Amino acid sequence: MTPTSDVQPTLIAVVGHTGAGKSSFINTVSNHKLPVGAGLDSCTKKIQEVRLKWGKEQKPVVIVDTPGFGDSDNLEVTRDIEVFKLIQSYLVKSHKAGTKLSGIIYTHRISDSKVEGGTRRNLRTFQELCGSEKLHRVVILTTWWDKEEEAKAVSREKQLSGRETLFKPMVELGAKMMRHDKGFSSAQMVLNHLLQLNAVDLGIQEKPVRDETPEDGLDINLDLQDKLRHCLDSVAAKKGELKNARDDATRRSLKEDIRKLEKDEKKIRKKIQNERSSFCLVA
Ligand SMILES: Nc1nc2c(ncn2[C@@H]2O[C@H](COP(=O)(O)OP(=O)(O)OP(=O)(O)O)[C@@H](O)[C@H]2O)c(=O)[nH]1
Ligand SMILES: [Mg+2]
Repeated sequence: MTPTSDVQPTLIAVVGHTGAGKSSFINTVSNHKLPVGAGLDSCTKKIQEVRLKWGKEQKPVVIVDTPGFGDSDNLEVTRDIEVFKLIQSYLVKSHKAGTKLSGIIYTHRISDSKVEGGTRRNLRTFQELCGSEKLHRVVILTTWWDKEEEAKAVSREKQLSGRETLFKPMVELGAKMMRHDKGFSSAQMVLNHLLQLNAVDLGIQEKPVRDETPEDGLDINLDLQDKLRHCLDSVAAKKGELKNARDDATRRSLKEDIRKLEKDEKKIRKKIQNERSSFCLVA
């Protein structure tokens, strides 16, 4: 009998910041014509599957294009959460259908002279989702090598892979940094690298299924947003109680609780703001 792993397609997800070149990369390896962006606004709005047969063995592969992180509006944090939700829910569904995720390609534009707080936060989330022991299935693909002066690009790559706040922790745990110059051969190397590994579950697919978390539930470290939501819910609940409270002692205690919660809310909002605006310069 043919083992399932031989008939099931191998799944590779391409993720990263808007405009990093996810859809373009997929078009290059697959000869598809996914729409690509022209301006700063995000182009891909939903998960898209591209099916192809790869190599001499005609191995069935599904490459998954995803909406980009970050955006031109001011709601980056919220939007990134939505993107994570979308990706995770797709992967959980495909896991239930028996398709295992073989690898993740995290795209990053080598021409970017700064790495925003959002990117670092998203990397951390990905690392947690994949499971540290499986990071050899992650390729950090720097794109736009064709448009950057080589010496500058090489020096930036060194900084990206060598800094604790950037890709270093992932690289140390096995993630591979690769380059893409918009040409077929650099794209081919990435796919060959990931496809030589046998498909196994990455944590991102495994966790929600094993824990029986609802599909749309977040098993993601989105601490700050969760805390903020929790805080706002608690304030609303306490205010509701206050409206109905009659005796002075209860009212005083509720007011004190609200004051503390509102203080917490301010702190959390400030942290979110810092994450959003903090960035790390890469020369
Ligand atoms: N020169 C060059 N241009 C690139 C490269 N990758 C992408 N582009 C261009 O960058 C623009 C955005 O590319 P997309 O492939 O749409 O980027 P994306 O990551 O899919 O963006 P979203 O769908 O918005 O998340 C397009 O005009 C591409 O032609 C690259 O490696 N080199
Ligand atoms: Mg796209």
